[in-house]
Amino acid sequence: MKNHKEEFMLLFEEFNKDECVRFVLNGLNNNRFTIPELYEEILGPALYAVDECKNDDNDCIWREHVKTAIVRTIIESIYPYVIEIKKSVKPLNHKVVLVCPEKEYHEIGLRMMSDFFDMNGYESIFIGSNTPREQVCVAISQNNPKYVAIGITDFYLMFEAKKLISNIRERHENRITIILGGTAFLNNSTAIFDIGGDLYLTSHNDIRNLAKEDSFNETGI
Ligand code: B12
Repeated sequence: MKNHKEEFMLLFEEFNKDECVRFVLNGLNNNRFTIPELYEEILGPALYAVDECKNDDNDCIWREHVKTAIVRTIIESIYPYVIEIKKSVKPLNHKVVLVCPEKEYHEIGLRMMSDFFDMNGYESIFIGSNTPREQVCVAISQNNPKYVAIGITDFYLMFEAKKLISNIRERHENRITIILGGTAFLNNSTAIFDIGGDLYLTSHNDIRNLAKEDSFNETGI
């Protein structure tokens, strides 16, 4: 018998967007998987499996873009389920701004994290890819978040992240906790502190634990 990921991959490899969306909605409605399982065990691996383009490929880019678009459609289609979970969770009254540095276009992992923050009692403000540093500082001034979560995929954009973090520190001193995540840190975890970050998180479980700590610090429970 095929597992959920294998069933999804059959539809995904055929670029069958409608059936991919239907599969996910049925799976959530029938409690076959949760949103964290969907993101971490089905959709994330489906994108990791997108092949690197070879020099002689002339069709890999449009295929990668279509697959990315299918995943985006799914994530936005299930937002009503995130809203329901949010309603059932005690608000922590902390905001999180989620952003990628300039030139970083990979934002799907960060977008998933935004839902995870919401599902654990935070109020997330997802700004997303390629955001001018100045704009991040304006968003922070206007929202007063406890956390800024920065997603970096391309290792070569680490210096952009460092500039962003130093701008945030200059403008907002040290009252903001900077969370870092994304594949740029795989096998490279010391970079987190080299570029000025405070925390490195990778999963729904990490965010759930952060929420438990924040709740304990506020209420002692
Ligand atoms: C989709 C994709 C794109 C899309 C992005 C669309 C979008 N809106 O996000 C598009 C088409 C735009 C794109 C463009 C490019 N891409 Co691209 N892309 C990918 C692909 C296929 C999947 C990435 C993805 O979304 N994975 C799924 C998500 C869910 O995984 P994730 O990001 O790791 O997120 C998880 C965790 O890391 C974590 N997480 C992620 N972010 C954060 C943030 C925080 C704060 C926290 C706490 C956690 C967290 O949570 C997630 C859930 O588990 C990979 C292939 C691969 N094998 O990885 C290549 C890949 C990442 N791309 C690559 C490249 C080279 C490019 C381009 C430079 C290609 C080009 N020549 O034009 C461009 C430009 C990119 C740029 N300047 O940013 C390389 C990166 C190599 C490197 N240097 O590291 C890869 C690995 C492909 C490859 N094998 O060469 N890409």
